[in-house]
Amino acid sequence: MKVLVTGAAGSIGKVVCSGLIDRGYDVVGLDRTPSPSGFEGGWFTGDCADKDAVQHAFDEYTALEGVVHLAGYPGEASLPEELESHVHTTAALLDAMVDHGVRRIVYASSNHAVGRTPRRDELGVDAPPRPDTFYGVAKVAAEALLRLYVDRYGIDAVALRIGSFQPQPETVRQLSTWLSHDDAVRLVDAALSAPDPGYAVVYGISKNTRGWWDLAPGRAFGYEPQDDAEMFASAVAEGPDDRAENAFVGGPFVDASHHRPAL
Ligand code: 15L
Repeated sequence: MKVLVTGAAGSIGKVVCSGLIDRGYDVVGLDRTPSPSGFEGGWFTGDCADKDAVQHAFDEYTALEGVVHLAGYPGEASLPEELESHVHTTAALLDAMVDHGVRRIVYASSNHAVGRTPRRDELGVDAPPRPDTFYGVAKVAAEALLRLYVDRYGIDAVALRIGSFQPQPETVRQLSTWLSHDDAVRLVDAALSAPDPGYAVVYGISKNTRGWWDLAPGRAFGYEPQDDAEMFASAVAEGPDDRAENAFVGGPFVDASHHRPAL
């Protein structure tokens, strides 16, 4: 399967590209920076907030069968910056997909789309949008855009509400929210391969003993996580912010240190 991966030079992008190549995918990376040395797939240097650049990428690399959209600033910024980074990029990709007949997008959304949701026994994928930051607002809007294009054009879109993508968990919260590198590849592979998902939202975490986000929708289309943050628990020190971080889905993003004017 030939797929375009945006943000291919980023931390999650590098891991996902190499994992997909190992699994037999034909990968084309897209990023603002040139191809990392040794990259085994095709490459397009450009900004996916630039609709013309995105169209050129699709013109150059024909016969794409899917898009994995990982590009985007992973933290808090002003509202316009967040909208450009997450919503405009998604829009440019969706328009190019429609123009070029590409039928599937897998999107790196985030737990911060529902980050202001108080902790409860189990967080379902049907939790209403409740962002904790402008970053979360932009993720909610990007998910809504995917939904619109699925309804309008009949494409497939899987939004992955990723937890904490890290080599290993470093805080008590991350013992619940960790997504291992290998499980991230498993998750993207399952989202690309699932038959007819339509529009789907799934949580992207490993099978953490302390996890409390519902993994059943992901498992239903073939995401079987193998890693558990608990194996690192003895190396994770308790911290003064643990209680506050565990009160809401979004952990530290809920904190007042993230409050800022929108514009
Ligand atoms: C995310 O979506 C962010 O990109 C990352 O910076 C972390 O905050 C992560 O979620 C998390 O919740 O741990």
